Amino acid sequence: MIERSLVIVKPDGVERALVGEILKRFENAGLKIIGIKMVWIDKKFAETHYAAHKSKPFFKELVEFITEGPVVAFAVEGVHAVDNSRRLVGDTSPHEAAPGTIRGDFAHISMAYASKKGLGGKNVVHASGSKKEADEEIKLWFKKDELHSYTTVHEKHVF
Ligand code: IDP
Ligand code: MG
Repeated sequence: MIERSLVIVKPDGVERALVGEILKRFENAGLKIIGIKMVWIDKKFAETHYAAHKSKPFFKELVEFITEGPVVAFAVEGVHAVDNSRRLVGDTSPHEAAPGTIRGDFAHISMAYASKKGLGGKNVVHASGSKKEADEEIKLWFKKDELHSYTTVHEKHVF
């Protein structure tokens, strides 16, 4: 099933110069980048993006973290794009994320520890959690004419 998903390199990932490394992992996995932008989102936009977490105790630190610098957002398309993106990204809490995943390789501190220290969970990257979330997030982050349709050589071998 061809799906779309939204991925965000969070401010810690951008500042650590991990954008290329992260894009490469999605490209290598056969996920087609159909839109991409660097943006420094404001508080209001962050609160909309993370609206589902409004009641969580970490909401304030999450909004502060995601707005502390520019992010690189990209939309990917491919077979099982939502699930495959989540697998590339790894578990939410970096100390539980498996080696080989983006979070497992580049982030290390548990969410609980980060919260206790008031650091915000610095887990490098975001990927939509479900198909519904992906559709809503892509609509929020990209205008229709910022998403593109083309064929990659990879598709020839996937199908
Ligand atoms: P996900 O990013 O793996 O989908 P969610 O549960 O949707 O994880 O949480 C959204 C984001 O909120 C996480 O990526 C992380 O940045 C932050 N977060 C989640 N749990 C905590 C926590 O316990 N403390 C601080 N931040 C957290
Ligand atoms: Mg989520």
